[in-house]
Amino acid sequence: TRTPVNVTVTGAAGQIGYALLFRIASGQLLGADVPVKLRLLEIPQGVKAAEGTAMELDDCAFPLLQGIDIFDDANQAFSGANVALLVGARPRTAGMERGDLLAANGGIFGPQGKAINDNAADDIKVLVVGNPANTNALIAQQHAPDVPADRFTAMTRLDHNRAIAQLAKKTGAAVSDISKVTIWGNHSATQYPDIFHAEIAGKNAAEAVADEQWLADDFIPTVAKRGAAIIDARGASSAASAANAAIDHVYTWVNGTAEGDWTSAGVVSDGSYGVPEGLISSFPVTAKNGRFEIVQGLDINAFSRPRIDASVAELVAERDEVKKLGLI
Ligand code: NAX
Repeated sequence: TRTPVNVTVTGAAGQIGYALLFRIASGQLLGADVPVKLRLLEIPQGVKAAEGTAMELDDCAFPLLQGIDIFDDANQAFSGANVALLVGARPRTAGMERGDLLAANGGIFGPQGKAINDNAADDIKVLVVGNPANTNALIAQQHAPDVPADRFTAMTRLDHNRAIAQLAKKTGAAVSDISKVTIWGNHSATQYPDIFHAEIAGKNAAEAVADEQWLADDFIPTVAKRGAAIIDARGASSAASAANAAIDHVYTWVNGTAEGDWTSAGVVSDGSYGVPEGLISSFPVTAKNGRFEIVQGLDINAFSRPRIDASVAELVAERDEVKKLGLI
């Protein structure tokens, strides 16, 4: 029998947490043969609700779920963690400037990064979901000097999946026929969903669409502003689809990308495609043997270049701001 994998989830009592925990416990995060132990981190006010969710998890009698522990202390929650899903964050509220938002989240992700550094298992893999995800991931990574930097990632898989869905809708293709879509840059409205390298049943997607106007005026803004559209329609932000993307991200990281395909993830830049080294930016990535690798050598055309650069410039500005605030 396999030893269980310790999965720490922060913000466990939130709406993404509620959609996420049952899927982890059922085996969808790591595989149908991998037992898991859940370690839930909440702020003190969230602990009781997390306990309620834990009762429901018990009531599912999931064969793979070997334990649930609930904490309001990060050092304890990350102790022995093999996978950490950093979902809890300080949301932007009315009147909050970017600096306020970054400072509030620095107060969460700095200490959590240090707690990961000091307590997690050697094979720790971290996915940051809580916004601003890329910069929160950077802050956590910078507080974990003993953990290899490439273990810190930010989630753009929801954007990636949204792009696939929109492309499928436009072309009438099956989702399963679409490959090599890319999200570049920041998980924000500046992100750039790129279909110039994407394929539909092996044929170039941009050529199949042959409609740059649709790309610029419809596809890109629809994908980039989908979060706001969901809030508008549902009265609450994306939760099940975000949880689904977190499951996809980690499952792919651990189990690999399909031959001939890639996915998108916020990973530490090695300087590829003009993205400054050390930033956590979304790239096309393959996964193999438990590691993400940035897809190399793609031709970036004149349509894509300024869009990638604009989103990366936003990441640079966020990094400069958290530096100025002394958060990294
Ligand atoms: P909720 O407000 O429903 O839940 C957040 C939970 O985190 C709350 O229970 C809160 O008590 C807890 N929390 C706050 N600070 C904490 C801390 N220091 N330690 C542990 N727990 C803490 O938000 P939810 O809808 O679940 O969204 C969570 C985060 O995901 C938000 O930051 C949101 O912006 C972000 N998202 C990121 C997405 C992405 O693609 N990267 C998409 C979906 C989502 O918008």
